[in-house]
Amino acid sequence: MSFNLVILERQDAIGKITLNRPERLNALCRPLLQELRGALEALAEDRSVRAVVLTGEGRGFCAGQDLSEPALHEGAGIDEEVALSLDRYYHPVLLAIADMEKPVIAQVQGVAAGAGCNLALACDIVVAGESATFLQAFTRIGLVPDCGGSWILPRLVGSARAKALMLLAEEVPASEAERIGLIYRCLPDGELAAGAQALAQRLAQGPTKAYGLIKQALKESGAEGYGAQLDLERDLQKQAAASGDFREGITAFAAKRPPRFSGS
Ligand code: LHQ
Repeated sequence: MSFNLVILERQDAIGKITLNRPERLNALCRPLLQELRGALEALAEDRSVRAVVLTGEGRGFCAGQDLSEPALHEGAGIDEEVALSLDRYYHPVLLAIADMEKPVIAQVQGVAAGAGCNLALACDIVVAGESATFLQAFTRIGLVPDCGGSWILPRLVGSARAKALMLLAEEVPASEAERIGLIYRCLPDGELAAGAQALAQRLAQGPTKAYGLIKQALKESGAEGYGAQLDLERDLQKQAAASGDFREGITAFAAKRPPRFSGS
C-alpha cells in the first residue's frame, strides 16, 4: 500500500503515523482512513515495532470527519452514508488500535475535534501540548459522539463530566484535560514531540507481550463489549444523521455561520 494522506515511518522499534492533510486540519476522509488502517495493520504485523506514535501534521491533530466529503452532501441516503463510513472506514481503524498488541501513543498538538478527539482518546496513552484542545464537537452539527466516545469518556472522566462534555461540546484545554483524567499528560508545546518520543522509546523497551495483554484485559472490562458499543453508536449516529439539525449544522459550517437548530 502506498501512503499519501498519512506518513508512515519506522525508527528502531518505534513506528510513527502522521495524519497528513494539514490544510484541512487533518480532517478524516475515507481515503485517509483507509491509509490509516493500512499503516496501523503494517505496524501491527511488524514484529520489530514495539511502540507506535500517532500524530498530525501542521497546527492541528485532527478536526474529525471531513465535513466537505461528497458522500455527506448527496442528500437522500446521507444517514446510510454516515453509518457506512463508521462501519467500513472508522471502526476498522479504532479496532486496529484496540487490537494492536503494542502501545499506541497519541501525540496531540492543536485541536482534536469530533472523531479526531475520539481517535486520540482511543490510543493507549495521550500526551498533548499545552495549546492543544479536546472538543466533542458532535452536537455542534447535530450529531452524537461516535468512534468510541460514549464508551471511553465515562471511563476516563466519570459520567457527570462525560455527559457535560458530550452535551455542551466545549473545548477542553490540554491542562484541564490532564487535570480531569481525559489524557495522560500535558507538556509544554516545545517539549511535546520529544516527550512523546521518550515515552515511545521507554515503551518500546518494555514487556511488549504484557502490554498487549493489559490492553486485552482493559478492552474486555466493559459489560457489553467495545464492538457492541460501536454498533450502538452507529445506529444512534444513523438516526442523528437523518435529522434536520444535522443538515443545518453541516450547511452552516460550509457557510461559516452559526447553526440555527430547530430540534427537528
Ligand atoms: C475542515 C474541518 C472538517 C472539513 C476544519 N472538515 N474541513 C461524522 C460523520 C460521519 C462519520 C463519522 O463521524 C462523524 C463524526 C465527526 O467527526 S462529526 C465532527 C466533525 N468535526 C467538526 O465538526 C469540527 C469542524 N471544525 C471546526 O469546528 C473548526 O475547524 C475547529 C474548531 C476544529 C478549528 O477551528 P480553527 O482553528 O478556527 O480552524 P478553521 O475552522 O479555520 O479550519 C481551518 C481549515 O480547515 C478551514 O478551511 P479553509 O479553507 O477555510 O482554510 C476549515 O474549513 C477546514 N476544516 N475542520 N471537519
